Amino acid sequence: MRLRPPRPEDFRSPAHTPAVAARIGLWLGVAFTVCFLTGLLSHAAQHPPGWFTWPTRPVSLYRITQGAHVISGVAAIPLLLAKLWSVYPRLFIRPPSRPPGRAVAHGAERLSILVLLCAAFFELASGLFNAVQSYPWRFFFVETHYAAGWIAAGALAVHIGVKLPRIGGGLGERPDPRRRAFLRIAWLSTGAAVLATAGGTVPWLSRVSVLAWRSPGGPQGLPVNRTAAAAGIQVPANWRLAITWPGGTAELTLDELATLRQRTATLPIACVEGWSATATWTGVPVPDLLAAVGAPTRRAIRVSSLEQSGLYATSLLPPAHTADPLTLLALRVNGEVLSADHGFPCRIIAPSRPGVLQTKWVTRLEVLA
Ligand SMILES: Nc1nc2c(c(=O)[nH]1)N[C@H]1C(S)=C(S)[C@@H](COP(=O)(O)O)O[C@H]1N2
Ligand SMILES: [Mo]
Repeated sequence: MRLRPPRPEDFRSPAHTPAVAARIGLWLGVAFTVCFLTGLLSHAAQHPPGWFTWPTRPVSLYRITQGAHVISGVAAIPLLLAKLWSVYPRLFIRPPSRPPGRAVAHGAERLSILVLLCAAFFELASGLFNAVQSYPWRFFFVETHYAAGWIAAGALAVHIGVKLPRIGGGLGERPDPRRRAFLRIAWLSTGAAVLATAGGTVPWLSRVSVLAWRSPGGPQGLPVNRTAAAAGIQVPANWRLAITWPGGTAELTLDELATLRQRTATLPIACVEGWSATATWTGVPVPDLLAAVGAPTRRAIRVSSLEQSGLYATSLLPPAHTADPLTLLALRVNGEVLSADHGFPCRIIAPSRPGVLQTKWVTRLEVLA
């Protein structure tokens, strides 16, 4: 027997057919598209360009888009592995030697797949690590994950464009019981991956989601991402809330804040990592607070915390959120005074706002010009 490199025809399993590749590819394409679009939204909500206003309603909007982002990313992992399994024998296709034009086209098509694979693996792996709050790298997650998302989307568009005839052919093939077993395993693993994690944001799944990175519990019924100790928070005995605006300043003690008219609202806290939870918050609506001290309303506000450093020590409250009566400077959660880990003495809770911007341990509100 003469040894030779394998050829695609040597792989006879029904898993390696265009029909399987096209069916899994279709769902992978759906997962990637949802993930990409919700990723764009999440980025715009956190770093809004000048022309963009992230709406404050419905109050769960960010919870839903970010939940969909993380769930579609989780679903894409088993789908991508199944897709690779279905097509890997094609790695052994030898490039055509003639005419040279076809060899170049073949090479370019392979290169686009390589780019797509690298970007897709990078996105899924870095997203997963971020969700479990592990950062075994030196780059800044947000920017790199965002840039690689565009690369993956571009390479995917090229890939789909090139493969359109094959996709059509694969989807058109008649059902074959032999390939059904493989597809069934792919769908089941995808479903299992989603069920095991989605409970972090879908309350009625919380009991089956054994791998969810944040369980619904925690002090005062809410998970904590960064504790007061981790953030190095010590609330000074003479703590005051400072409010500044062009042409004026005011200071309020916690007692003074507590004597202002309070509002209670049920609002979710929705982390970019995909977990979210609803709580009942009580505090002073930010528009009322500004009016009470005579500061201009309906302008952007820079919120600063007692945290000395850290990426989320400050945040920007855009005008739409400043003007919303559901945007609270919260003093209480679920009927109790905020615990240290949830932001005592006060924190921002605004409707449809990324969790990273719900600044805890607030000490200063700066109304911007
Ligand atoms: N000052 C400050 N506020 C912060 C953070 C932080 O690191 N520092 N973390 C944010 C993140 S990432 C989230 S998801 C929410 C979590 O709020 P919780 O711990 O009360 O659930 O707080 C936000 N507020
Ligand atoms: Mo977060």
